[in-house]
Amino acid sequence: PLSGGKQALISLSDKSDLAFLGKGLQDLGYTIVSTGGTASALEKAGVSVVKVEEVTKFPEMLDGRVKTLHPSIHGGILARRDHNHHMEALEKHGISTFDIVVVNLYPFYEKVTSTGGVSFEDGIENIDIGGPTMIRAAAKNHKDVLVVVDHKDYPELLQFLQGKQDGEQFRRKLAWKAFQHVAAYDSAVSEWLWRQSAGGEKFPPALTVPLTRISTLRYGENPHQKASVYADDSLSVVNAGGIATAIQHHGKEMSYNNYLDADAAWNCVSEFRSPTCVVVKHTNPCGVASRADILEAYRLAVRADPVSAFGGIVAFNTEVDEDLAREIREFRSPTDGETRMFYEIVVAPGYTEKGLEVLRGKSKTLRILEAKKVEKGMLSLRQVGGGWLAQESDDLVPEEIDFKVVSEKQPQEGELRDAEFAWLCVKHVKSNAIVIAKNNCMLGMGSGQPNRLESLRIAFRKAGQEAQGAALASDAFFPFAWKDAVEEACESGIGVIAEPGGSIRDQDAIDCCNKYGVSLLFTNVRHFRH
Ligand code: 93A
Repeated sequence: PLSGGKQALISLSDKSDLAFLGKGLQDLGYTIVSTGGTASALEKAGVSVVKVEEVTKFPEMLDGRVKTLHPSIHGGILARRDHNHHMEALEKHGISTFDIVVVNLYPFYEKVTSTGGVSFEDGIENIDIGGPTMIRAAAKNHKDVLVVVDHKDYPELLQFLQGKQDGEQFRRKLAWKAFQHVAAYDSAVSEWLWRQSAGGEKFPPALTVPLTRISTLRYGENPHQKASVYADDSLSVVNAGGIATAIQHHGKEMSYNNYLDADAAWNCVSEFRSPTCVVVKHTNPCGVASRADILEAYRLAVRADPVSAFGGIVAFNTEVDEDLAREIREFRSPTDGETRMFYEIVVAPGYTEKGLEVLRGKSKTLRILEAKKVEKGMLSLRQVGGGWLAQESDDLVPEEIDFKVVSEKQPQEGELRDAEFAWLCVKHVKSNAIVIAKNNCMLGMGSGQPNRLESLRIAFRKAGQEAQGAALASDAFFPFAWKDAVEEACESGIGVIAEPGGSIRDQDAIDCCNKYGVSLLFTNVRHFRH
């Protein structure tokens, strides 16, 4: 490389848009220095490259473990251009400076952690040492070195180099992103190592959750509270889905409470296999219905509790097409048969072009979200005063749950399905949670009461006459107090009850169901949601 000429160092695992970058830099007069694979890719694209070995005058060593770890590379990145003795040292050793460092790291999570099929040895070999070192060095010296870790920043970089952008803020933004990239990478490696280490009983490993602020919110739960929303970078690395990273196609900006409610709706609807609609109000599902015809599911979910559904969040686990969008737009409140239903948010895994167009016409404010299903095995974090609680997310699906019949009465096939449906719903209702369901439709729910009997009464009040022969799910066991919830459910005509079991008074609950000829199922699993 020409001493004094402009130089860019490029070493990439993710080679997206590499030709665009290489040509752009070449046109701007940069000499490009690259590692093996990156150099070949650039040459293929017709960009001339100097190989790292030519700069270091050293061959790649130790099976590639040492490629760029050399003073000719790191001196050129780290030297302070405003310190004479730094520049003199470079001169003395024949090292030229790098103005740009473009590096991204080996996709450790996708290649090692998520496949699980990689041996320990191979996992270790995949720990990138040279890459993070270059990124950290360049980010530290960002005053003089532009560091790029994301191919989406290439256009802005080239514009910047053409003098069309303001300087310092851009450099700092790049440096901040660079450290984020390394932090996310290191946490993936440390998590993997923790899983490989004997014992590994501490859950979870030391937590580093690299966060990227997506936006500052207008306010928090209440207008006097400032608020922001962050994306968990370690998740977006694997594109693990969820509401924080959903695409908003239309509508007013998302508020703090919108995020919470949309999250609840999306998590609940994602639980179902068949076409399902979930309506959420204040983080609780107030309407849930599954039908082969998603339009019918939507109508049923709203009808379950039209008063609560008004101003709620509507979530689907199917694509929203034109017909469904029209139904959402036009559907009139079952309370008066006149007023069109109003919603804060619609969330779905996708929209047809026409569907989106029709929904946009519903109102200016309606937030239309496209979300990806959250992967299993995620960590759930919640804050308490002075600290955090971490747990695995509650991922159990009905197939993993054994609905054990403990009553004399055996449930019919339909009753068993109703119980499973109610069980999926109750998991998403705040404790103490009771859900009554029949024919793949939630008829009533009671949530958040400090007393289970009270939740049960609320659920029955909502379900009304339809509760006859329906299924009831309880998120935790019944303590069977003197005037017990089980007895009240049996008296009210319920057909089948699903609950975890495990109370010392279990036998009383069984005896009670036997007395009334009601089926009782123990799941052995509890779904508290506090
Ligand atoms: O094996 S390393 O830890 N040692 C190094 O000296 C080194 N230099 C670059 N990994 C190293 N890299 C990494 O190689 C970069 O972080 C980048 O992800 C990858 C690009 O390799 P290639 O250009 O051969 O495809």
